[in-house]
Amino acid sequence: MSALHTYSKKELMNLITGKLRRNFGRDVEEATSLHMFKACALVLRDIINERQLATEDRVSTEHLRQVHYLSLEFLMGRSLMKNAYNLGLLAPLTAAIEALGFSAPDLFETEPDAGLGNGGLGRLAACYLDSMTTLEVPATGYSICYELGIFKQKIVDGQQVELPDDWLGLGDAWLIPKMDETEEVRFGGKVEDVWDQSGHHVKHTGYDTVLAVPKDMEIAGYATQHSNVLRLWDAKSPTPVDMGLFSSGQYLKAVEQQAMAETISKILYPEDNHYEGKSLRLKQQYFFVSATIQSIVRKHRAEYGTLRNFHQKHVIQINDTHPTLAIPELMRILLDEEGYGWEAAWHIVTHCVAYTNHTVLAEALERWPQQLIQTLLPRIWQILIEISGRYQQELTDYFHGDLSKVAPMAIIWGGEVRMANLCVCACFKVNGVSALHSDILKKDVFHDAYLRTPEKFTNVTNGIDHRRWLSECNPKLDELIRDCGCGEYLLRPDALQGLERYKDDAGVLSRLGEIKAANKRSFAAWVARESGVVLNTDAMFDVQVKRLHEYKRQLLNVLHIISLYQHLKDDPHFSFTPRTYLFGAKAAPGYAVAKKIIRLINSVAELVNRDPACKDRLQVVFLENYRVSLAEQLMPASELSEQISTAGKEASGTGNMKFMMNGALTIGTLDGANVEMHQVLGDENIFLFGLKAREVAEMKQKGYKSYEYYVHNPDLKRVVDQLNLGFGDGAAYDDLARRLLFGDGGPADEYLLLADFESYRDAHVRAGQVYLDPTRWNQMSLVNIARSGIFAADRSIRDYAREIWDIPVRA
Ligand code: 26V
Repeated sequence: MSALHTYSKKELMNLITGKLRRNFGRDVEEATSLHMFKACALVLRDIINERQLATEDRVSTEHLRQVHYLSLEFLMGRSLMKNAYNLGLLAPLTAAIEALGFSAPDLFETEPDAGLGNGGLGRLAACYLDSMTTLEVPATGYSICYELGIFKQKIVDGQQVELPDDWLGLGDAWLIPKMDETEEVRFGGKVEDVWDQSGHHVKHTGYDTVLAVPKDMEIAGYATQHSNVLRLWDAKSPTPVDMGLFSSGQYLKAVEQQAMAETISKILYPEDNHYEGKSLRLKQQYFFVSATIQSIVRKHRAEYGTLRNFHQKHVIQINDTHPTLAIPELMRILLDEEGYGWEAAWHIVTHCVAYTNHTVLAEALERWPQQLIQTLLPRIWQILIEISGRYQQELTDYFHGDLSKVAPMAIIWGGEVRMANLCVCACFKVNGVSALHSDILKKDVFHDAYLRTPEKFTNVTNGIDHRRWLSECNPKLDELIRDCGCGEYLLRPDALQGLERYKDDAGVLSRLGEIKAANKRSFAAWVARESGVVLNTDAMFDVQVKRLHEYKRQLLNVLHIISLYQHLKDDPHFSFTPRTYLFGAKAAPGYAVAKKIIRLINSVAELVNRDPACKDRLQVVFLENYRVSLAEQLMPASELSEQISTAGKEASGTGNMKFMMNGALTIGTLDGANVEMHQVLGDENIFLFGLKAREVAEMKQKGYKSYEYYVHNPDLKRVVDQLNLGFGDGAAYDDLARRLLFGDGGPADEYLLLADFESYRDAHVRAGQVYLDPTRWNQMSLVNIARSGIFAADRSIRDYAREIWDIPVRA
């Protein structure tokens, strides 16, 4: 590849002022920061576009094998700084912006987050796009161009209020519409079998068509000419109005179909780890999958003239079960449009689709009602019946008719279509996202499938884009790493290990401490500007940020804080390390318990923060609207990372990795990727507590009685009793107390908070003690950073490329 062309500050200034003139008809003196942001984005877009065209050429002339990463979510965050960084233009762009009279940091802050995802799963997809591109893997991401991303969260009177996230006004600066690559997606109607001279055909009539218009976001890799695309499908009606209805005077009805079509890409479903069989969600899934598969097939045909080699040239990676309909959709195209027989089509499909599972929570598994699929997707339904019938026959033969084995593995069963089972049946690889999670898939969730086809099952532990989550968001730490001679880490994350040479170097350790302190101050300044809240930067920043879910146990954290508060009130001399507790979490709008826990955090915060007994010792702050761009400021400032899910429930976690890389120490359970963090860190560099996954299962098996913990632990009893009494703001939390002690229809304390309380408290005592010894703390922090290299997404992508995709990557 030719050397990277670079641009000077002067050249960038010229390009930016040119865009301001041509696209917005104004000189820089008249430009607002919005114009300026768009102009900068357009300049970088042009640069990336040059590379994209060259990449496309190379992929097609060299007939390279490609990855297609299908995900209903890509939580991209901001792109201006990221693209400038990856293009090696951050310094000259910053200088150019400043020279044109704007503040570069303010300009970066004007960009809205592209919040096309809920949490971990969507952010993972975004990190993987960066790594695939940097590692020069020919790859395309596909998703929906939601008009509204994840809702914006406001806290009003302690409670979550959701506001629409209308990001496209500025966010579309990165999107390139490709009208000529529009695909048609069909819903509803009837299918008939037709026989004529040329044989058997399937005739689909009476359907509604929705147009899928691609909006491409081009992705720059780091220090490479390679570029990839994130293709976001926008739903449009084929007709602006129904002229028949319009001319007969039915004006509203005439625009109804258009409105219907366009609702498909209107909004991202804000549930995370919770499945509801909503027909609009199914429409979204099929719309996105059908457009994507048609687009891949169309390009393949144009290049090779046949689909016979399709599976040799493409791997379709499906991110959770949400894009599962890619399987029957590719079958449909091969059978109905390309004239393949069943066996030949099935061979192609089952050699190119691979599935990543991201959750073991039963309530998150997708099981679509048969009725819904039948009416909305009649041809897909026929294909599903055929796949399911053949699979069931194979299973019946294999298990000698043992229905207790066949039934749980069936695809269509009890009037439902089980998407995970379809994936396990049709995909050539199934992977979990951490060692523990992949083990649970094999031993439990997909146990019998694993015994039948063990070669399908594998693990790829998640990773994060360490260029964004360390180098770009924590420039001071990046500088220290370079000064320690580990500058190679940007493309060789393992090089971070070199830091460990300095673990007894007092100078390096104190510099690490100063960097953390400075990052805490800048974060506090930002919080003060945004919300007026003043954080105590002398206290330990103890942080739990992630979606709000009972299994993640934010409530355990709060119970412990209440207990600390009670001790402080009892005894002003109670010895403990001052803490500033920071929470950030969105609750799914329909998840009442999660919303109640947010309210509880705010009630406790209110009480604690105005009590003089807590001054300089205990502070609790709920950070509104947790999102990618907030996380980028918070990670560098965090000291203790709360990763406290019930063991066996968190598939991996990726926040845990971001904290570790920024030198925070972890207080956590042996769950998800925490297990692998513990493996590299040893007991001495992490604060572990709580039941192990196996112990959780055993305890549940034996019949867990949370009430006994309550009765036998007076501190715990007092905390739970306080929930019943409330916190002086009129809000009642007896419902949460009841849930812990008696259940609420379900099992009491389903996530074993009370069982782990004591052990959690002990771990906090240990963390507090180490914090009082800054040298020891900084040493542990340095070891955490040094050993975080395996959690770089580059490592994950190398694993995928080698174990699943069979695609070479940049050396
Ligand atoms: C399910 C559904 C059901 C339909 C409505 C929308 C929706 C959205 C998300 C989900 C399942 C999400 C599963 C998930 O987010 N898993 C998380 O994946 C992370 C990346 O692998 C991992 O780090 C987290 O532990 C895991 O919870």
